[in-house]
Amino acid sequence: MTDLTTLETELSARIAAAPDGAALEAVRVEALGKSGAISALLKSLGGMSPDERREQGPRINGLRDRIAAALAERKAALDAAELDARLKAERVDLTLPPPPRRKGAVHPTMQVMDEMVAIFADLGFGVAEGPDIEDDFHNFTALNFPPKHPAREMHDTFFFKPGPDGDRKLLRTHTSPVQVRTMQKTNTPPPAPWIAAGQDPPIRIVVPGRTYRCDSDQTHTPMFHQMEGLVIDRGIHMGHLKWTLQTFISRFFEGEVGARFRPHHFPFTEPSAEMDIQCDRSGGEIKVGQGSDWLEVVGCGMVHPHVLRNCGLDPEVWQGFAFGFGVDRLGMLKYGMPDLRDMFASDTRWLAHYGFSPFVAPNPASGLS
Ligand code: 2NM
Repeated sequence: MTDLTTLETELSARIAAAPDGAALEAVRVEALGKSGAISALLKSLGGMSPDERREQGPRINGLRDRIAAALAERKAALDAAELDARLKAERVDLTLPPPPRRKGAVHPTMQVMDEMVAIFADLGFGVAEGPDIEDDFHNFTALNFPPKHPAREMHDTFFFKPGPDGDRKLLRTHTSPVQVRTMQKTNTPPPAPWIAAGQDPPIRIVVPGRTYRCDSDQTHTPMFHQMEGLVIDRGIHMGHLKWTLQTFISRFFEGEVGARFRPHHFPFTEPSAEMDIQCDRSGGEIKVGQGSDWLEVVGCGMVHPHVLRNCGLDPEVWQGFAFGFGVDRLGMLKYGMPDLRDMFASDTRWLAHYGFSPFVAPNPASGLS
C-alpha cells in the first residue's frame, strides 16, 4: 500500500498550498468528507482479514490523524493571516462625525420635579415618598375629611373592590398620605429593637409623586403629579409659610414674581389659603412675573390640630404648615405647553419637542440654562 504515502504527500502539498479557507475546505472534503479518499480507506478496513486489518488499521488511522492535524494547522494560519490583513486594511476615521442617533428625552414633568426638589433641597427640605395605593385612613380620615365629604365618593376617587375584611383600598387622590405616614413615624417606638425609632420633629419634607382622580377634560387628567410640602416644628406660623412659597416661586420662575394669598378652605388646614402669582394674560399666552392679572398656583395652610393629633403629634407642642402644587400645571406655565392631556399621550414628537436633555444643566434648578 505504497499509495498511502503518495496520497499523504499529495494531500500535504495541497494543504500547504491552499490559498484560502474555501480551497482548504475543498481539500478537507476530498480527503475526510463522506466520500473522501481517506474515508474510503477507513471503510475498506471492514472487508479485510483480521491480519490485514491489524497491519493496515494503524497506518490508515495514522494518515487520517496527520491530515486532520495538518488541516487544522493550515486553517489557523489562514485565519491569522486574514485577520492581519483586515487589521492592516481597515482604519477607523476618528474625524468623521457620529451618525445621527435618536435620543430619549426627559419628560417635562420629571424635569420640573427635579427643578422643584433642587430649590426645596436648597431651603432645607428632604424628599419623602409613599405608596400610590392607599387606604381610607391615610388618604382621608387622618386628614380630617368628614365622613360624607364629596371627595370620598366614587366620582372623584378610584376605589378598588373591597377586600375580605371589607376594607377598600384606593388610588391616592393627593400625596398627603405620605405626610401622614411621616408624622406617624415621629414619636412612635420602633417596631423592633433593631429598627431605628422615629424622630421628633422638626419635619421638613416635600413629597413628589403621582396622584389619581376620576376626572378628565382640558385641564384635568385621571393621573397627574403633585408636590406637597410639610414643615413641623415649635412656633411655626403663616409667616414661615408665606416666605417659603414666595421664595420658591421667584426661584422657580427665575425672577421677582408678585404673589398674594387668598383665604380658602381645606379640611386638613386651618387657616387655609391659595397663593396667586402675578401674570399677564393680555397676549395669547400667560406670562408669569409681569402684568396685573393673578393665577392660582398652590394651596396651603397651617396643619389642622385634628390632623396633628390623628398623626400622634401634640398640637400644643408642634405646629406646622403644608402646601400642595400641581407639578404638571406648573410645568405648563413655565415651559408654555397648552394642553395638559398632551403630557400623558406618549406622542414621541411631543416629547422630542418639549422634552429635556438628560444631561444636568449647570444650574440644576433650571432646564433653561
Ligand atoms: C394642599 C393644600 C393645603 C396638605 C396638608 C397636609 C397635611 F398632611 F399635613 F395635613 N399635607 N398637605 C395640604 C395643605 C395640601 O394641597 C393643595
